[in-house]
Amino acid sequence: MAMLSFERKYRVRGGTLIGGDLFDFWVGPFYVGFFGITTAFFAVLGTVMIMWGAAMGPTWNPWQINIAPPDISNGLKMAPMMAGGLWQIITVCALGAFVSWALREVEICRKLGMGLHVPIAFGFAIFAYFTLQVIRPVLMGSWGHAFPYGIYSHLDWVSNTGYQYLHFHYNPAHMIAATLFFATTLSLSLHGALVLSATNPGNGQVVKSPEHEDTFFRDVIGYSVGTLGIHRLGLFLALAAVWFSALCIVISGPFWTRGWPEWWGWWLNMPIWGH
Ligand code: 07D
Ligand code: 07D
Repeated sequence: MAMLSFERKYRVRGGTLIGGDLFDFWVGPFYVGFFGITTAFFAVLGTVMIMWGAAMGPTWNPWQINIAPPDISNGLKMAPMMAGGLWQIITVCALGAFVSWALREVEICRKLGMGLHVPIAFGFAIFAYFTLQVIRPVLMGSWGHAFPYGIYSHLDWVSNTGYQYLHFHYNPAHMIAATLFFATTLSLSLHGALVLSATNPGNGQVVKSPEHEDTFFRDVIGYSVGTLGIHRLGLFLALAAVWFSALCIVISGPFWTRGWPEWWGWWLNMPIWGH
C-alpha cells in the first residue's frame, strides 16, 4: 500500500489514553493528541525559563549558558528563583515534556496496533535522567547534587562528580554500562553493514536475501542470531547500557561514598589468599 493511502486508512479516531476525541487530529504529518499539547506546553515553558536564566546571567554564548541547581546547603526545599528556583522549574518542565512525548508515542502505537517497544525504550532514557536529577539528589538530601543545565557546565559536573570518587572507571556498574554501549555500537555497525551489503549491492548485481545474511555470519562466527533476533539483541544491549548507567550513578553517593578503586578491596580481602 502506498504511504499516502496507508495514512488515509489508519488516520482514524481512537486509541487515545486521555481526552477522547479532543485533540485527536493531525497537523500536516504530525499527530497532535492531548500529549502533543502538553509536550509543547512544557517544552516552550522550559525553553522560556532557560532564556530568562540566560538573560539574568553573564553570557548569551550558547555553549556557556548555565542554569545551576540550588546550593547543596538548600537541601530539598524550593529555592529562590535566581538561586536554583529556575533550575527546579526547568526540571519539572523537562520531565513533563519527556513523559508527555513518551505517552504521545504510546497513543500512536495504539492507533497503529503496534507494540510499545519505542516508548518503553525512550522510557529508559527518561529513567536515567530521573535518576540523575531526582532519585540520587533526593537520596543524598539536596538538589545541589543534580547536574546543571548548560552545554559545558554539564560536562564539568560529570568530570567533578567522577573525580569525587577518585577514579570513576573503577565503578563496576560504569564498567558494565560502558561495555554495553560499546557492544551496542558494534552490533549496530555490523547489522547496518550486513543489511547494506545484501540489499544495496551496486549496479548490475542482484539484491541478496536474508539467507545470504545468515549464511555470512554462520561462515564467519558459526552462528547467526537471525533477522528478528538482531533487533532483539540491539534493543536489549541499548536498554541494558542505560539501565547500568542509571545504576552506576545512583550507587555513587547514596550507597558508596569512598573512592571507587577502594571498592575492589573485597577481592584482596577474600579468604582464599590465606590471610
Ligand atoms: C544524537 C539525538 C539528538 C539530540 C541532541 C541533543 C539539547 C541541549 C540545551 C542550550 C545523543 C540536543 C541538546 C536540547 C540544549 C541548552 C541549555 C543523542 C542524539 C543533539 N546531555 N554529555 C552532549 C544532553 C548528560 C555528556 C551533547 C541532554 C548527563 C558527555 C548535547 C541531557 C551525562 C558529552 C548533550 C544530557 C552527560 C555530552 C550531545 C539530558 C551522562 C559530550 C548529545 C536531558 C549521560 C557531548 C558538549 C548527543 C558534548 C554531550 C545533551 C545529560 C554527559 C549538548 C539533553 C548529565 C560526556 N550532551 N550528559 O548527541 O559534545 O546525544 O557536550 O539528560 O561529550 Mg550530555
Ligand atoms: C541521561 C540522557 C537522557 C535524555 C533524555 C532526552 C531532549 C530533546 C530535542 C534533538 C543516559 C532528552 C531530549 C532534551 C532534544 C531535539 C529536537 C542518558 C541520559 C531523557 N564514561 N560517567 C556515564 C563512559 C568517565 C561519569 C554513562 C565512557 C570518567 C559520571 C556512560 C568513558 C569520569 C557519570 C558513561 C567514561 C566519568 C558517567 C553515560 C570513557 C569523569 C554519569 C550514558 C571511555 C572524569 C553517567 C546515568 C548515560 C551516568 C555516566 C560512559 C569516562 C564520570 C556509561 C565510555 C572516568 C559522573 N559514563 N566517566 O547514562 O551513568 O546515558 O548517567 O572514558 O552520571 Mg562515564
